Amino acid sequence: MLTFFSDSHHAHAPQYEFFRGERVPCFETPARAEFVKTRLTERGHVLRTPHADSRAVLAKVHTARYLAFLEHAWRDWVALEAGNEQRQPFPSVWPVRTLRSDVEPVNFTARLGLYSMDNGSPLSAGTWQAAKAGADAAASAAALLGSDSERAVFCCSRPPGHHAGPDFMGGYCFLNNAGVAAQALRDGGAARVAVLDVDYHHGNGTQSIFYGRADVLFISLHGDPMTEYPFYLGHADETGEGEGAGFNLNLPLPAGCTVPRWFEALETACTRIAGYRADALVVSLGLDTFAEDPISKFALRPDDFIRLGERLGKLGLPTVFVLEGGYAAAELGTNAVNVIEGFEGR
Ligand code: Q9C
Ligand code: ZN
Repeated sequence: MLTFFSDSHHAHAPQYEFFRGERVPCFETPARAEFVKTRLTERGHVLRTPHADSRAVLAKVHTARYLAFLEHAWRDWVALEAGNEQRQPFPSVWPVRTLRSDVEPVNFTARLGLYSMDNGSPLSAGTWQAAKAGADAAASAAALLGSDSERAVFCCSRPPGHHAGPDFMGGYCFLNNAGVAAQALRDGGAARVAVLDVDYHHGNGTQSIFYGRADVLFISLHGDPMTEYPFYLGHADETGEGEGAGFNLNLPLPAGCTVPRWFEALETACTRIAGYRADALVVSLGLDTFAEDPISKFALRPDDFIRLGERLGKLGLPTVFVLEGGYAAAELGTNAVNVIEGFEGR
């Protein structure tokens, strides 16, 4: 399968995150994309550098003030104090209920809180460059599907995107690549686009971007937010609003649930996509459903990823795959390639 890959992903390389109150090395590392790249190359898949500029599409998926903040965040952080090049900024105050989010403060940490949903999305010097290259890959993939030269394209990008909402980062995500792919497919002439999110974690950002729209159906299979990140979105009663009523489907599953139960939920998702008569499909391909993922609690094995790909292939739709989570880095390449080759019926 044709794949978009950019070396710019290396520019996003934060050193640590917080886990149970302690600093730990980041789970979301540059090695992840490199393992996938290596396996893709070994298996003969062609890698191409993104050619499209996603800026116009990004402006439809994210707010102008969030994009402006993110693009210049590292410059602003470094300008604040000598030595900040070596320090990671983290938010410490958030505008929760009753506080104002319409006014952007001047204080850098306060601005970071305004544009973050958690303290789990560390920035580094090249975060914008890496995230922008991922969004460019998503826009490039959509453009290729629109030109009918490919039936499916894989975006091997990081950082991931599905937790990033219209005006915030979160869960290692900064720009919503799946949202960019879906919007670019719409702009390219697809009347209805389905986004299927199979990451272990609910794709809260993508849901929120399209919640009021009927032209993009969002479906997510994930660990129940009552116990799993992102905790505050992803319940079954979130079905869309306004014009989008009926065009959001959440299939939360208990942490620790069995593989057959996961595939039953996948079947429900595929039936809904077929009924929607989608013109194109975007898959938020998180591989943290893998049994050996260090931060997740589903039980898929490498062969199950082949089955996943096969089932998606049967939908018969032009498809953009976007890499999301998956933190068993050394196995990430095999699991990703298994989905792709299952899809292709190899
Ligand atoms: N702070 C994706 O899979 N919490 N994001 C981890 C350590 C957040 C995962 C706990 C998990 C986010 C794209
Ligand atoms: Zn995830």
